[in-house]
Amino acid sequence: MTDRHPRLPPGQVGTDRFPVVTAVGAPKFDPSTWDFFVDGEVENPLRMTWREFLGLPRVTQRSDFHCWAGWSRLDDEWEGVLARTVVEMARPKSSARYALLVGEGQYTSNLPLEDLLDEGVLLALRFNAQDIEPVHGGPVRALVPKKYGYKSVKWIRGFRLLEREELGYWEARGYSSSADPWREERYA
Ligand SMILES: Nc1nc2c(c(=O)[nH]1)N[C@H]1C(S)=C(S)[C@@H](COP(=O)(O)O)O[C@H]1N2
Ligand SMILES: [Mo]
Repeated sequence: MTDRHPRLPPGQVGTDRFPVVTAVGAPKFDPSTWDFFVDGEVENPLRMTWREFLGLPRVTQRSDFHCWAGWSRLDDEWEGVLARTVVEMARPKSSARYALLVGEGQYTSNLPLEDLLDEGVLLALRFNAQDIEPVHGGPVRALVPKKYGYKSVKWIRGFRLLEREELGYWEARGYSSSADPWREERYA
């Protein structure tokens, strides 16, 4: 990894390792009970089974990943369902302006709905052509490449669309809600 790669945000160091950062989560996966929901400010609340989820169209993309703690991984290949695909299936009401990404075991993170619908925001199932490992949030984790890593909720189970912003796990503990690594938005 070359120093100061042009896609390395300020204050970040590139790494080829993939550290595991888990404050909350690490459940066991059971395909017979797993489901994915989209609820809140939507016309058509959804609850999809694992089998239904596997039937959704996927994309493959190269993305960077920036952890708040200062490491970045550049150019990994991620495969998954666009967050936009499942949100659109639920038909957001005009009152929907924010989203809470809900992980298993109390971990959450928040985004403006606009940022959730952004290109590159995935419900990721594969990382560098392998299934996402359980410690990295498998079978399905969020990937929000333009934000610090705490927005990339592991073991994600749903999206709640909201009229008003609700803060996620780290955001409620003083970390930035906007979390743009290019502007070094680390704290609220
Ligand atoms: N469910 C859950 N998702 C989570 C976390 C967590 O503690 N629980 N940590 C976040 C943080 S701070 C980072 S940097 C990334 C790290 O992902 P990794 O463990 O695959 O490197 O996951 C994010 N998603
Ligand atoms: Mo992080």
